[in-house]
Amino acid sequence: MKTGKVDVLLGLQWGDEGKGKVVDVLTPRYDVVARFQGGPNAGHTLEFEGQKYVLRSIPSGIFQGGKINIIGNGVVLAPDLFMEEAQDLAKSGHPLTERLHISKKAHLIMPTHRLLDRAIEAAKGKNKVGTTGKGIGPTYTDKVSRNGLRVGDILENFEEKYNKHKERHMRMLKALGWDDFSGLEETEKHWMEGVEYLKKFKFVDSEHEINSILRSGKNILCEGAQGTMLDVDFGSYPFVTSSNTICAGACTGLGIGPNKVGNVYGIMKAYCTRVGAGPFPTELFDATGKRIRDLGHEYGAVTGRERRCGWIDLIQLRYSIMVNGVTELIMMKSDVLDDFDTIKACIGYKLPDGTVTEELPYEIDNVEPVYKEFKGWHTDMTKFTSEDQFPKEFSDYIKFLEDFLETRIGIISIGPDRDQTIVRK
Ligand code: 2SA
Ligand code: MG
Repeated sequence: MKTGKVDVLLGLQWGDEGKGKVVDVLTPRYDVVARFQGGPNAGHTLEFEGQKYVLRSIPSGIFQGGKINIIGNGVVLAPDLFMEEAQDLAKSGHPLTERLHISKKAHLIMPTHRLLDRAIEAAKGKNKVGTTGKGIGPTYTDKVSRNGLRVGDILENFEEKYNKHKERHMRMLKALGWDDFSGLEETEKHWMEGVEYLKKFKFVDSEHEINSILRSGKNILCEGAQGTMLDVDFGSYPFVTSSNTICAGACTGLGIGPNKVGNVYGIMKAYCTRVGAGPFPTELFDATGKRIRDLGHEYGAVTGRERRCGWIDLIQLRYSIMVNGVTELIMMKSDVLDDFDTIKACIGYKLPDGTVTEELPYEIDNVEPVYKEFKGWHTDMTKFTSEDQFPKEFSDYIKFLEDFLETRIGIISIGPDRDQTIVRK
């Protein structure tokens, strides 16, 4: 029987690996692009033809005509933010009502979910997760505790359902001692406009749609958000997001059987960053960290927060490759390291008892990275068009990474533009 295939593209670090750009480069090869988890806590930045776009909930295939984009059941959707995002895209000449389908089973982020996010964070005091404040955790909590409000609910008795959930949230907020409801009424009004706006789109049973697309021999690209180390099961818990960001999340977040998954593209930066709180073994607190942040413009696309920066961590990456079953690596932002004397890569963790491990342990907040040093290549590679132009130092570095990670690096990004992408032979 003829069947199409599903490839999955996901981040291997703590998010912001540059997934937006890669999806955009890869989409010509696919008929459909789908999001399977997360929500407006994502911020996928794409740059082309001198324009910069930030996508939050909308799949990155939206810029290419003739593609269907699907927001799957595993996603949490905020109607107000979705409306703003969609209207901005329409204004810049990218209409999407025809091109975007939304799962009826996707859960809705209510204004009170965002208040709960803030209230729960405030109650954690110094143990704050440092969430994006978009209501992600409380929405997934409602989903799992069987209290959620879904896109499909919009079609029937919606106000009644909404009010029931809101009242429940208000009781929870009261119990948390939250008393700041300023602007809530206005937000709710805007949110309800968003709900009306959503109705312009096709609500689908995306599991049926996706599987019938596959049966017709077409190919699908699943676009992950956040990163593997933010996965609720395998990330640096509790400093994680509330969804499964790993490859298996594409199966549950879209209704795809695991045997349909083909390539798993793992995206990593040539260094490492993280926003929010939580452990980060290779974090740099010195001038080198600051230099990486400045050169890499490492500030959050959603919250504008400064990203913490450090060296690439091959122990962490090897773990991510394992739990995702990565078949091919994609390295982003190698240009940021173009002018360093020394480049470092973490190849082991020294544990508190003095032993060194190459396996990511249960806790990573008390490990000390063991580094291998590489000679910098001091070459501006941003205008290169082929890997044959790579300086020897860079080629040696790539070869080492591939050997250590036992995975091929198929694509290397040498700058923010679509064209600054080297697809290796
Ligand atoms: P939340 O709001 O509940 O998901 O926050 C929980 C933790 O997850 C972190 N988090 C992120 N970290 C980095 N990037 C994120 N989004 C990217 C962006 C988009 C991407 O902002 O550009 O690459 O997909 C993201 N979303 C959540 C957050 O900082 C908390 O530590
Ligand atoms: Mg990002």
